[in-house]
Amino acid sequence: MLTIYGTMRSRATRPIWLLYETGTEFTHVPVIQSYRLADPQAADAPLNTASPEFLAINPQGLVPAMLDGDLLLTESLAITYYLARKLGGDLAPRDLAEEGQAVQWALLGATAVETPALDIAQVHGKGIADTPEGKSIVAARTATLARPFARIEAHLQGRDWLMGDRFTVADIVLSEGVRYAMAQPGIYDEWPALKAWLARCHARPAWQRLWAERNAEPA
Ligand SMILES: N[C@@H](CCC(=O)N[C@@H](CS)C(=O)NCC(=O)O)C(=O)O
Repeated sequence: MLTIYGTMRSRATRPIWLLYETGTEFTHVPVIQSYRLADPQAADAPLNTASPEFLAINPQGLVPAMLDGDLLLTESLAITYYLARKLGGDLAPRDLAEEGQAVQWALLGATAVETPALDIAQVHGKGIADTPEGKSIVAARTATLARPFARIEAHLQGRDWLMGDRFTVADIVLSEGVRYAMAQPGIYDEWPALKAWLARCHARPAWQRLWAERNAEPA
């Protein structure tokens, strides 16, 4: 039995996208972030990252988490790579060089893209994009993103996908970090190859399915 914990408005989209790509049956438990609830401990609160039942699974109180039989994995990138290795066929790295590239793109996403892109998403989520504070945060984070985006842009010259001339787990994990900035109009315009790659990722039926489900969840 494979179970993924975490709502679609969380990093759980990464493993869930891979599971949709591979048509794998799994149980989805949409544990919500406790900070999104007025009273996470209320008797009628939905299962959340501060619920004792979830803390018994992941004492760190973060989603996603995965149970595959007795195996508990936390960290969205580890879960997604594990699932690619287990189920992903051509979505997984094929050799040592691809293994290195896949880890590289995941770490670039986690260390250089995700945090500034999430800050931009939060500016829009809070409705402060047109305020001086919001503009200043967006300008600073856009500047921070320029170096990793330049790296991705250069790599994608003459390529449709990040590695091996096919869509892989690397495209899933990196594009999910890059897309956090997409609420900012024109954010990708300076990077046409990156922008076209993100559009290719988002044209995949598996991503469209998860995006529809994500948008159906309360904000
Ligand atoms: N590095 C972790 C980050 C996990 C994380 O921060 N998850 C957020 C949701 S996307 C969460 O569970 N937050 C709940 C909280 O902070 O209480 C990963 O990639 O899985």
